Amino acid sequence: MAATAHLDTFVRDNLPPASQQPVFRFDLPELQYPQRLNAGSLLDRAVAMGEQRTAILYGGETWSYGQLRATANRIAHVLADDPGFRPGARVLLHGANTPWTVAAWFGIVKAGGVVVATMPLLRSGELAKVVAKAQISHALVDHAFAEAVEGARLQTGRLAKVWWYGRGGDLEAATADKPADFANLETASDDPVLIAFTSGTTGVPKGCVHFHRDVLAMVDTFSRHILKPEPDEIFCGTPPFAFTFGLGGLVIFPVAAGAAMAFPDKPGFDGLCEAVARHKVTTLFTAPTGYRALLKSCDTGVLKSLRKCVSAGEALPAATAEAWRQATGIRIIDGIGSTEMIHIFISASGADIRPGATGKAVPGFTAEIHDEQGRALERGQTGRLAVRGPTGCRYLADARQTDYVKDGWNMTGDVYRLDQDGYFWFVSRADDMIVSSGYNIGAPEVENALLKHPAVAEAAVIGQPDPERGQICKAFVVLKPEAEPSEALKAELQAFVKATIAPYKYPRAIEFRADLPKTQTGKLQRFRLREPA
Ligand code: 3UK
Repeated sequence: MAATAHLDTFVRDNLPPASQQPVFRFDLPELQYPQRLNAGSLLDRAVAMGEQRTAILYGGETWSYGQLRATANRIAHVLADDPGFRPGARVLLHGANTPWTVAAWFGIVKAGGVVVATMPLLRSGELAKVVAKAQISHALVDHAFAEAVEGARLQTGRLAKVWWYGRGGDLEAATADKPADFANLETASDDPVLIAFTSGTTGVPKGCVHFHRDVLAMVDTFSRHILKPEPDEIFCGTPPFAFTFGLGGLVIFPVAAGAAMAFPDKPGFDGLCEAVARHKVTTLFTAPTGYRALLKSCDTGVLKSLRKCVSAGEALPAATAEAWRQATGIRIIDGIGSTEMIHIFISASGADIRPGATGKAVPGFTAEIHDEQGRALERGQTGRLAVRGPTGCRYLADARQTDYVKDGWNMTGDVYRLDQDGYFWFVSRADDMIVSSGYNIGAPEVENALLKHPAVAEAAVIGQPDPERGQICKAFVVLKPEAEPSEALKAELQAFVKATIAPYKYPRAIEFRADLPKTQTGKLQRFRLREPA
């Protein structure tokens, strides 16, 4: 192993001990990585295919690959020249999916920083947890999200150095006189490059550490073997870059192929439809809800430019896949991935797709179904999904490492059935995480937000099946004696949650109850609320 290039070794020092790490396998020729590797070199390779080639389409803007690299290199200089920055330092990246956010991602990586990208909609309290956990000193922040970051800065006393971009922020000024060339820091292939935070079932999010080589590994597994992108493709989609589904599908895969990235300039699925139409998108990444929304409100004529569509985040119902095929002639590539594994590890494309099944283990990965004792089950059986390959789970300083990794296998928390032909069929999530429109929502987090309202005595949140979103957040609320149940109060509680935590986590359904089912030790029994009344 090559020596680390990090001078700030906080992340390396807080990796799980070797005994708790998953087994890593590099069983394909394309997974043999050099000892020195900086994932930022993916951008340099794309530029080598032609500086003038289109990298990014955004509203009326077009960025060439040469321009994208020059901006990324200038940002790398800004960081490297900061007296408080040392390679290995965590850099918060907080912004929407825009050209500057992409440039900033590569700038941080080239300088040897560890990217901590966060969901644009997070509130200051949620950001503060991430900033404290990852001990973040530096930040590159889209002006549009300034308020939450200022709040997190006050709450944590960290984020000593923040550069703002967009709307005349100081990052543009700081980059103006920097050279357009930058010698990428010669990181070890197993130096950490990013920490992706999951929204966990408890209050403290889990930080998944990934190495420079892991960014290459998602290209050399799912993208190379399933997606097979061509340089003339135009990628687009909805997942934020902070979600590794979005980072891979909207940035890393297109850059690795020298293809173009198109970003909607308006949020939501209307923005997606508009971007597909305007930029003649060929390659789409979104969750099943996104496909249903496009079928509802986007003219099928607009979808004619599409060639490849990828769905992940939650199970793709066969009905959605079929409706999409009827409308567009395209079979959606479903794939299960996770923040811990960085990207997709079970999938299928083209004629290999079986509607309703997720697919087979992606080349480079091995997947099995295990029983409660960790024994592999025969084909035809249902059990816990276990996976290993070139990537895997490394939580930053977290006791929950041993929940995800057992005997060297990554246990995703999903229940799957393996059929006789090696296809994996999603059954359910083993825990009570709510997955709504592809976003994970931890029930206790929503409960805690509700409990902050003066009228609320007790709250329990479950995922209720929903044809549009997979699941929706449903809250059962016990009111304080002085409060009166009413429709107006339901709306008030919903608005209250939206103002307390990220708005997408709010309970779309609320039911008032006189009491909640509890065990004798006082623990809430959520499963009893899922039973039909
Ligand atoms: C569920 C799916 C059935 C499953 C992700 C692609 O979703 C991603 O990461 P998360 O950490 O959640 C992981 C969990 O989500 N899931 C995801 N995809 C599917 N269930 N079918 C699917 N196709 O419970 C999994 O354990 O938020 C997806 C790439 C990168 C990602 N981070």
